[in-house]
Amino acid sequence: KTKKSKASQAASTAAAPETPKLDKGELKAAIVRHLHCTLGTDENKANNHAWWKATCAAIQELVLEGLRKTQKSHYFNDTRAVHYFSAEFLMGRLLSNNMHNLNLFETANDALTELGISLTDVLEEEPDMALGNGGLGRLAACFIDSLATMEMPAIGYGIHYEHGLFRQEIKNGAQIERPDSWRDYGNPWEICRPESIQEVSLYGYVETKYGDNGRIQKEWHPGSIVKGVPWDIPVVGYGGKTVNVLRLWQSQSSGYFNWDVFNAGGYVDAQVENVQAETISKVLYPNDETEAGKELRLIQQYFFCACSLKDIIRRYKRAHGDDWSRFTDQVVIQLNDTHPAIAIPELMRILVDRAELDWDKAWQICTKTFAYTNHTLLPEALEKWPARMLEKILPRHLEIIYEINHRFMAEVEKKWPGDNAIKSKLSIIEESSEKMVRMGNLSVIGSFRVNGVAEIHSMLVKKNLFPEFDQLWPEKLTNVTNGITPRRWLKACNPALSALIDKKIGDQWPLNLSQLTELAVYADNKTFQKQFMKVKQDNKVALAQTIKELTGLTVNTDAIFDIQIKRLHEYKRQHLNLLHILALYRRLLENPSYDMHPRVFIFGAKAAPGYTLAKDIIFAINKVAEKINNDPRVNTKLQVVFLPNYRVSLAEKMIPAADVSEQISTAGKEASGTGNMKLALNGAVTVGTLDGANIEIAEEVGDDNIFIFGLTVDEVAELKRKGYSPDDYYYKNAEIKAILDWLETDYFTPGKPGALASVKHSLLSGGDPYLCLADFDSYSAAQEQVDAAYRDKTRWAKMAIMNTAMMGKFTSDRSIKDYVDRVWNLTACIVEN
Ligand code: KOT
Repeated sequence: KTKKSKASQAASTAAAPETPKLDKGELKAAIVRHLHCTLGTDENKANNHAWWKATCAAIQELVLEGLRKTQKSHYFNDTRAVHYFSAEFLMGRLLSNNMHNLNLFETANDALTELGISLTDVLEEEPDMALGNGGLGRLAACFIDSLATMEMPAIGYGIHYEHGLFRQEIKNGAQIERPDSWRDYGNPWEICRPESIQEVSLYGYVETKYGDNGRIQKEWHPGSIVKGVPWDIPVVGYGGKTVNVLRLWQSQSSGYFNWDVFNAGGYVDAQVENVQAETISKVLYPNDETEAGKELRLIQQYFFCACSLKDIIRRYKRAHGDDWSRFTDQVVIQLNDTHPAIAIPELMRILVDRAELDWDKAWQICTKTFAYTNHTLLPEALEKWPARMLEKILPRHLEIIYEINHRFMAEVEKKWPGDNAIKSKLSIIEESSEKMVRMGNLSVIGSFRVNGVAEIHSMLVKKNLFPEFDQLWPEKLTNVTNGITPRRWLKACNPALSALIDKKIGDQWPLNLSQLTELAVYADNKTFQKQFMKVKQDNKVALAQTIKELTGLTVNTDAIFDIQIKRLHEYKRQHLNLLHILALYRRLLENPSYDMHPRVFIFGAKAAPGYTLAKDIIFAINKVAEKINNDPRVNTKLQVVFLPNYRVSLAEKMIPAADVSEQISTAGKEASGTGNMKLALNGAVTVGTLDGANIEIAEEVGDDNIFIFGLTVDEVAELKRKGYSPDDYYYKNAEIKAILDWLETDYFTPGKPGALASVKHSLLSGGDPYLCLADFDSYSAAQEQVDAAYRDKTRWAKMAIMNTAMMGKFTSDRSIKDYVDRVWNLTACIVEN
């Protein structure tokens, strides 16, 4: 672990943060100028929201200067760039991030203080940019941060949702969804680019024609056309040199097909089409890891892919005209899961129907352009579209998909002559009662590289999901383990720990996270342990304050802060955590002197609005919390908190305060996880299964510094093969039985017996698909080890320090370097200041 790892070289091209571009006086003047000239107010009248906007505007001036220089530099160097296609970018707040990356945070703090304003309060004014559901969207945000930091030419392409992920309220214990309106009072970061508007076709029919050369030509006569309006969000790299963009498309009516109606006096009817067009980018689908098969969702996907491809091709043509021969030298497109997979047939359509390239040439370009990241193995998340739906919305694309498949099937026939079973498995078309188009297969076939997001996940992608594709193209499937940006997830969110680290090892670690290993020599140092744990304690006090404000509950800050934060899903097993909490509660009631260190269990989770059991689990957590927190027999030792509306900005407050990180998914189900990395980086000790990136975290921090429990991937497979029966555990394990039966009484829901019964029944007789009961004892034992370890203050401090020290591998700079080396083949472009 002492040798210079690959990760430590990751950011070698990145620029070190320089002296700030503005001094305090200049920044003060800029903020006040914007208060006057942009917001039309003054220092006496301005509220925090106005101060926030003025501060953003002042910072944005510098951001835009960087953007101009970057774009000039990329243009003159005719750089190859990665185009990151993602239906989600979960950016969170930008002001603090941009100030940190420009090395202006301290300056801004001083400037505002002199103006009598608290920067902390100002930062709280910013709504989260929540244009994503969870891991997949936040990964995209971390990646574009790293790309800019490492000075890579890159652009993110996505959807300018008017409403991001819903705001969660908890009413009487239950989740209520409210619309998110992140740009209601204007967003100071985004820049509208009407000069780059694109048009996208939908519906209609395909005409077959014969060209002069006797060649068959296809012409798509669309039934409607919508406009895509690009909004650019600058993405500031750490050090402030490269400023890339995130380009998000907003749909708008093109007005093209309204004229007849309009002229016939149908002014009002014409508005209906406007509304339909504008619906496309209205709202983010709130389903994480489920595929709803909704028409509007497919239209969203096509809309942003078609706009983005046109944008890319326009830029390419400006430099290279109609010469397609250099396209794949300049352009690589990364597909963030299959959500943008429709871009593959769209590029084929452009090349074959529009540019009139022959099919083979076009396919060669296509398969050198796309690379695909798989983020899940869950069958319900693998996208399939009814062929009928595609035919209606994108008739030409369906034809192209059939043609791709036809040619691919001939390849399969060559490799496995006469093997129809393999053909039907590899076919893009699933011949079920309703013909379906498998977007995963299309993505593998249309890409030159496919990656999973952690070692174990990539192994399972090869072994279980796409084994025949791996035989056919042994080089295609690979791994790139996920990462997180240490700028947001340590430097900005945990300033006290960052300052302590700076003091010990210097301030270059945000660019070279493997330097954190230098902290390991202090892991046994009493003074450093004290300092490290003092920071943790202060962060816990700060989170306790937030908990008080959000829930009214006063939590014990001497207790272990045990945190599980992630989307609510059965496979993530928040209900396993809940069962253990109930076990502790029961043990405490049965034996008031039951020996445990006080613990506060803290949850943050949103459930997809249509996922009933997930909502039931949230309800159960809240009802159990209410009971326990108000039970004087136990509440000095046990408290349970459900923090409403979990999101990026709340994560930034929770993560620095965690002692214990719950990463308890059923082995084989969590592709990687990234919250696991954020928590460990901030000195939380993981209780986790051998799943996703937990395995690699365990390798880095060492077995002494993590609590691993539960069935392994192989043991899960074996148990399922033998036939898993949860009832065996229920009848054989008195504690499990008592807990599950307890849930069915009215103990937690007075007067309403059975209100929590769905959680119990989901775990019994033919249920419990994620093996909660099978892992319960092992989990409970691991938690006892946690308890013992925490009571040994020295031991715990060492463990916490070692977690921070050994997390260097998980910087997203390393992930990006892996992509650059193994997939994108990019070179950095130095932007001169
Ligand atoms: C959602 C819908 C369809 C297909 C996949 C998803 C998906 C997967 N959404 N989030 N993920 C998560 O992606 C993260 C980043 O790679 C992983 O760390 C995490 O394990 C996935 O669950």
